[in-house]
Amino acid sequence: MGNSSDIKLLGTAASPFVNRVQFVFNLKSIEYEFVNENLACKSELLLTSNPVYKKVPVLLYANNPPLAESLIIIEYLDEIYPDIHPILPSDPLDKANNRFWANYIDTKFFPLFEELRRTPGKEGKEAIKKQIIEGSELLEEAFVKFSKGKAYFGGDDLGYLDVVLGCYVGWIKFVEKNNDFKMIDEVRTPKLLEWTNRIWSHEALKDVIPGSETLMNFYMMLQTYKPPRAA
Ligand SMILES: N[C@@H](CCC(=O)N[C@@H](CS)C(=O)NCC(=O)O)C(=O)O
Repeated sequence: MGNSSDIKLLGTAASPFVNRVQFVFNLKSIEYEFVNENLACKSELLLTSNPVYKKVPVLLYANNPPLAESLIIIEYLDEIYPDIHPILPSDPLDKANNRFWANYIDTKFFPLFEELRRTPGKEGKEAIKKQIIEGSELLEEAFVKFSKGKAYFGGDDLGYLDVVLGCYVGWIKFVEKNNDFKMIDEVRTPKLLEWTNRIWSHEALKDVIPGSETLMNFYMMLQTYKPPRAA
């Protein structure tokens, strides 16, 4: 197993991308040191270890060059710890389909949350909510396809897409509450709703999923540094 002094994760508790890596550390029982970053005042370590994007997470693994981008990090961990809780399927086509949906989640679905925060006016916000709801319906269909009647996207236990989408459950609840709507509910997305509850209570994840206070502090920081667009 990894030794915590050899493995460091630069991150912040409210970041879903960081949480995603923490999920995989926990699933694979890898010890690591969490190095907290203040994104309002980035450390020299972050700026030099991720000079391209200057974002968290960054993995510092032994003496290897730093590795950035959450999906790249979790796939790397899956390759170097293949025997404990593999997350990607071995079949090339299944793997490609998992990556397709991960790409959809990160480049289309989740960015709508930020769009909702930054869009001014009731009308504009309602249009974004509609897109989020449509997105969650697509994810319900994907869940039915991948899970094949089992509990997780990965089947009987957590797989790649459970980690990739699961890191957003805290933000989903937060965005629903703050914008007075439901993107996941028992009528349109019943399977995803059950899945969300399983994610919340999963042993390897529950201590990583940020609470509402952590999310609110992060949200307030965003409101200051990247305020909503002018009407
Ligand atoms: N595509 C990146 C996204 C990482 C990301 O957006 N991280 C945010 C925190 S949630 C960040 O570091 N933001 C700092 C900034 O935008 O300057 C990944 O998957 O790792």
